[in-house]
Parts: sequence; C-alpha cells; structure tokens
Amino acid sequence: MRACRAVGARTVAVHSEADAFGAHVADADEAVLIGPAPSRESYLDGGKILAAARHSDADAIHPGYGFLSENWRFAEACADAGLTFIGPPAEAIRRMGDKSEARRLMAAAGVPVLPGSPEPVVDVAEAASLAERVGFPVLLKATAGGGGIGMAKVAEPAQLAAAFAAVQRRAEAAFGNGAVYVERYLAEPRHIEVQVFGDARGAMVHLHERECSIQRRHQKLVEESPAPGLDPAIKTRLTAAAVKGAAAIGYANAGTLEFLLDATGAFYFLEMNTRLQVEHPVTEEVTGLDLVVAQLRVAAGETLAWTQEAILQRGAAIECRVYAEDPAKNFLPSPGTISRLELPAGEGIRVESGVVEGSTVTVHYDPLMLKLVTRGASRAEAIARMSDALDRCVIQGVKTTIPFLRRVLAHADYRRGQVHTQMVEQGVFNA
Ligand code: MV4
Repeated sequence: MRACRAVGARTVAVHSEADAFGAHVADADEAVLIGPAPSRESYLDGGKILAAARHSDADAIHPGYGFLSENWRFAEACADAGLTFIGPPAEAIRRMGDKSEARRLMAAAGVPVLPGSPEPVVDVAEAASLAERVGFPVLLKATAGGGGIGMAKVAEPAQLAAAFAAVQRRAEAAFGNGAVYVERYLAEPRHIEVQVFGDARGAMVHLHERECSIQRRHQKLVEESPAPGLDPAIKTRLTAAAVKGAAAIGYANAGTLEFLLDATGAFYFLEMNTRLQVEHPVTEEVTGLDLVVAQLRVAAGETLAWTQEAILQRGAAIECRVYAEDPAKNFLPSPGTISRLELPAGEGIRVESGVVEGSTVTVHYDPLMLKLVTRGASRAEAIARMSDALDRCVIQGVKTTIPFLRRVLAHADYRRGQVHTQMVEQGVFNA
C-alpha cells in the first residue's frame, strides 16, 4: 500500500470476514470482502480474488508472500483475465515449483548443487543405488515440496525403504504428486539466500545476501544482512551464481535463491522462492532501495533502473519476527485479542506491523504479528538497537516470541555470528 502511494497508484485490499478491521484494510483506498475466515474459501480462492479485481476495476494484483504468491496457475489466470500479476512469469514459478527440476536447471546453469539425483527416482531400488553413490546420510525430498515440507533424513541403507514410502505417501497426500528425489544430507549448515531482481528485458542483478539460519521448524525467527563473517571471496561467488541461475531461467521481478553453506565454505543451491519474501526489509535497509516500488515498476513494463555496481550493502540490518506463539510452551500458537500494544520507534528502528491495539489474532492464519527491523553502521550497532527495541515492546493479550528473541540476541554464539540452522531445535537458546 505504501509503495502504491509512492508511485501514485490507488489500492484495493481483499479481506476475509475475520479481517474486516485488519491493518491492510485500513491502509487501502478501498476494500472488498472475499469470503469467510478459512483461507481455502477466501485468500486461497483465486476465483474470488479475480472477481474482486474485476469488481474494483483493478489493473494489477500483488500476491504478497503466502497464499497464492507461488501458484503458477493463479499467475496465469491473472494474465488470462488481462490483469498484471506483480511477480515473475507464470512459467518461472512453475519450473521453480518443481524442486527437482529447479535443481537440474540450476546445475545446468553452473550453480553448485548437492550430490544427488538428476531426476526424481522411480522406486526404492533406484533411491538405494543413488544413496550408495552420494553416500549416507541422504535426504529424501518431495519434488512438489519445498520449505521443509515432505523431507526425510536417511542415516543408513536399512532405513531407506520405509522413509521412501513415507515421503512418497505424504507428498501424494499433500500435493497430489508423490515424486521424490535424493540429495546428500548436510549437517548443521548455514542458510544464506541471495536476493535477485530482473526485468522483462533480461537484465538481472543481485541485492546481496541474507543470513536466515535462526529458524525453528522452517519458520524463520531472525534474519540479517550481511551474513556475518561471510568470506568476501565466497560471497562474490555466491551472488554471481545466483545471478547466473536466475538469468538462465529468464526470471523477472523479485526472487530469492536459497543456499546451504557448510563449514568448509562450500555452498549449494537449495531452492528458489519466486516471490518477495517476508524478510525483504533487511535488504532494503542495507541497500537503501524499495523492493516493492521496484516490483511495481518492473511489472508495469519498465526496465530495471539499477546497475549492479550501484547496489551497495551498507552497514547491517536485522529483522526479528514477533509471532503470537508461546516459546515456553514449545511455540504453541497463542490466539487472542491484543489488549495493549506499544511499539518502539526511533533512529535505526523500523516496525512492520499487521496488527494494532484491539486486533484479534485468529487460528485461521499464520500467527506472525509484526516484524522489528533495526539497522546500524555495524552489526554490533544493529544488535544493540534490536535488543533495546525488543525491551521496549509491550504486547498484552497474547503470548509472543519476544522473550525467545531476547535470548537469541543475547547469546554469545549469535553475537559472534556463529549460527547454523539446527541451533533452535538443539535448544541452544533455551533458558
Ligand atoms: C537440506 C538440508 C540438508 N541437506 N538438504 C529445509 C527446507 C528446504 N528448503 C530444504 N531444507 C533443508 N535441505 C540437504 N541436502 C537441510 C535443510 C534444512 C534447512 C534448510 C534451510 C533452513 C533451515 C533448515 C532447517 C532444517 C533443515
């Protein structure tokens, strides 16, 4: 909504019955009710969104982060209805949505991938022979999965058959596609991703990297840019690989290539997110660029206004995600009405909130309430500002992840930039 105001575009919010008083509705020039609270009958119903666009005479649809943002059929339906989908071409979404095909396309473009199967495997016997070749432990992954859905680690040959059947069955149930591929399993890797941006004329740039290792069960908690302690030579190879991979598939608009980095400094492509991501503000803070304004411009057919040399990564930025969850109860969702809300403000602090005092967090949607983003001339300054910002938040009526985030920011390993993807599950930050 802010980006639209910046370019002089009027905005229409779509909302469910649960969100009539939502922050995005208050922010928009106009609002259209699209259905009841369950997202299947509202935000995930492409027909309802398209009908709302027709009703309000909209020119374009921004799909946001979740829901239909990576649904190639929806992107195609927008185009068929004469609406601009503010995102990549439907074909790029489709190809990257197949995780095995994404791996193959990136490998063909010269982007490093983990040893594994070039195609989905047809049966347990083929999975077993591939696993022997790449070496145990291996990870079995659903090609229609992604984001951690439909994976199983296999430590030894005896476990393979059962794991293969389980991943296949779960993938078939969740996605209607039981195809499975094999990859060597990397223990305790870092998760580093590269923001890329392309236009319809074939220009492609990167906006540096984000470190996203502090997560729990594939739900990110803390993200930052730059990735602390990343060797400059590795960083240069990483960003070059991301640009090469995105260009090779004819990508346009905002996208992110996810990589795993091991302790030796080797990195491997994991998957590509064909949308703007929740954590994009840290990239905006270190580059000084507005990614959503750029999305609008590129979607409208403008060429990219940025040259690679002019995209600088200055200082450091951190994002903490505040969820309505109780970290003392294994991050149990904590729905309810926010009876009191006081949020920090000031130099180097940016708050991106979807809630106000009186808002209700329902069980129907993701419990992310707001993001705190701080920047500083150095990582230490960004951390100091974040610790202070967390201390100044007052949220009553629901439990939040703030006490946990405080412990992460205070932890010696985090402060040294010594992070990996398994830390939260290992209990490193437990009180
Ligand atoms: C892996 C892996 C280790 N080895 N693949 C998790 C989400 C999906 N994007 C892929 N994921 C992983 N794939 C191999 N071959 C470890 C993970 C993983 C992970 C990756 C990124 C961020 C957090 C993670 C947490 C657990 C596992």
